[in-house]
Amino acid sequence: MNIAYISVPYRYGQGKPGTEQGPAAVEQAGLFETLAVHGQEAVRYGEAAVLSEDAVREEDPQLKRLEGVVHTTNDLHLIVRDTLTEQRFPLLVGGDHSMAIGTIAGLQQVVPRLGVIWFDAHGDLNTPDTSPSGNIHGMPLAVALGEGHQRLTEIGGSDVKLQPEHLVFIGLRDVDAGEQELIDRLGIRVYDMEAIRTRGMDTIMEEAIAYLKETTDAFYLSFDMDGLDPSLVEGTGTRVADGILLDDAKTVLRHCAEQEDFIAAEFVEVNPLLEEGNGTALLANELIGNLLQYMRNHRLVK
Ligand code: 5AB
Ligand code: MN
Ligand code: MN
Ligand code: MN
Repeated sequence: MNIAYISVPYRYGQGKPGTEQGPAAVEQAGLFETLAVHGQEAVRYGEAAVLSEDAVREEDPQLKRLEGVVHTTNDLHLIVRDTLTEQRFPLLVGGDHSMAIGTIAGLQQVVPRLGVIWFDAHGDLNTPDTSPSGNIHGMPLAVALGEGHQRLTEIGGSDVKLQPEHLVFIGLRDVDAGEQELIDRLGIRVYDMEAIRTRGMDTIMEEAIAYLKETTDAFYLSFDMDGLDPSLVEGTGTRVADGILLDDAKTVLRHCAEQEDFIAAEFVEVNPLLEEGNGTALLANELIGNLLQYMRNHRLVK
């Protein structure tokens, strides 16, 4: 029973109410049954601490709700670090994508040369200087690379958590000018929709994983629901046209699951308040079920 489900019920990295209800919506969609079906303990193993709404102010318009993000990501990084140290596989459900500041910081303390597969329509590489919104869910990768506000970059220690050559993007298609500049300057590996269409997801994932293996010791998958095509995900805050379809998403999960050095996954940006019904949470639960099925022979799953 080595899968450790950790919930991150929070929304302070972005402005739309609802992502704080993401984990509860995925639980309601059947997450505990999914865990049980795959022989895993059907419990919430951990939950990141979240400040109350009254305690969080907007303050700096280029770093909205900073205090709320610092509080949760700091707590989360400790939970993730300890979970991995216990030889468990952190399976995180959010929550907005700023939570990855904590995920990466926690994983990196155990695996210094950490690889990241970022499944997302967006680059999440903004800094307070380049952000068009001031929302921190558009900044987690910049923070991991050591760019951005010190309160965020110092979570888990002042060292840089991620090297640019340890990161690959899958499904990228909505990039701000400052983010593109960073991608070009640092030479970050990008597989966009054009690459997925012309080369196929199987080939891309093989190449992406081989690339990460060259210089990392283990990797994790950060799965933003908005990487998927908007026709599949009504309940997420920043949908972008022409996204990844279900079969290709499952191919991503399968390739990750087949790797011994795949050590964690997070599913983020589920927002049940943006849709009628629970479709996006149901889909997240289904994808987690696929992942666990593909991982049935994984060394961390017993
Ligand atoms: B998500 C945008 N680039 O910085 C910004 O959903 C959108 O975690 C960020 O990928 C989307 O505000 C963040 C315009
Ligand atoms: Mn994202
Ligand atoms: Mn996104
Ligand atoms: Mn989003």
